[in-house]
Amino acid sequence: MAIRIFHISDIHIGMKFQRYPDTLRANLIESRFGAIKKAVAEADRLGCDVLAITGDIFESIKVAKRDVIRVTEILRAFSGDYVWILPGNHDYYDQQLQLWQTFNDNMPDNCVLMYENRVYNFEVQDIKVDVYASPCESKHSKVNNISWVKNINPDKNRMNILLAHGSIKEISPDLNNEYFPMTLGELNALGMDLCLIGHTHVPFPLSQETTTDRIYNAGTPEPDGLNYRFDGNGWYIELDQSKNIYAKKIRLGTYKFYDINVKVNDQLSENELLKPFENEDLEKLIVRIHLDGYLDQEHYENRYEVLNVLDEKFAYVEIDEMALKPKFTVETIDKSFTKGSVPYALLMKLIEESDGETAHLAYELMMEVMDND
Ligand SMILES: [Mn+2]
Repeated sequence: MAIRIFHISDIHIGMKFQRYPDTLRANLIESRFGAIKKAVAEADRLGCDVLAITGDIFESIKVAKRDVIRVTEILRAFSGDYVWILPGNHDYYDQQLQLWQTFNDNMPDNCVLMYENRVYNFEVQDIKVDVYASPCESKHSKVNNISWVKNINPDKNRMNILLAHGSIKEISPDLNNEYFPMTLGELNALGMDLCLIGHTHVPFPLSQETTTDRIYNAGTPEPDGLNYRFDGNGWYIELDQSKNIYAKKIRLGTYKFYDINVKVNDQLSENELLKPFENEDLEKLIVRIHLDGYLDQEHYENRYEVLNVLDEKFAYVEIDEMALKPKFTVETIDKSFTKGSVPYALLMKLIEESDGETAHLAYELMMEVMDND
């Protein structure tokens, strides 16, 4: 006998992606609904009893009503016993809010909206389960919401599961300590059999599979920006009667973001530029490439022949060529100045006696002065 839980978090339905072109923007918005759909499908495929969502399903408390209803419709497809819903800090709980009223009015019968700091009792696969819910009631808080749990001695004869939302110090920085900050030590000390946490957009643990960890952070199931370097995952978690645990990361994301540096030397080739993405579906990648280095004059002049091809390959690509420069050589001096002229002699001396960069700088200044004439 075992309880099977599928854990996701931080879907942020309602994110707008305004910096991207229209079609991609629409696809990114749509893919967040797709991530919940995939989570439901995977949870069913793996025979999960519970789908647990630990906060920030929605980007804000002002998300469109039709989007809230759409999420409840997607959740309706889940055939397990329960959907556990915890309000996070972006979609915090307030009775007055339209958001949670709409959700509550439309959610499927197996959905439990945990908006109070308290223990919710369940029975799953004949195993008695106590869920310690710690929802958010505001966007920010200097203190976390788990202190009430510290005062309770969990009943060891039941399965004790914490659902909470907030930053975890050891996983990612919360510089101003304003997102319900927790620590792993604090969570471990609660004596829970399982802690399902949301908020930090970094999956924890980082391993693909584990039989020892008790604290899980799902990260977002659908990557949401250039600073998110993971696939987008959920956790499949099995807990048996004796409280043995097995967990496995399940990929849910459609799009993936890459923000990378590519060092170039002399030549620019499509193959080299695509090397970092070898096992990826390029059409689902949003990429920023920072080019850094020197190119032969010819490669430098023709660089857009290569770079423009990338536009067709990726869902979206941005090239930063601030640190890309044409290589400065004797040939460049030869081409630009008459042999025996003062600039010619000066540059030749510089290139012989110092590094190429100094000669290059002098060359650029000289070209500038000559342009001004
Ligand atoms: Mn959050």
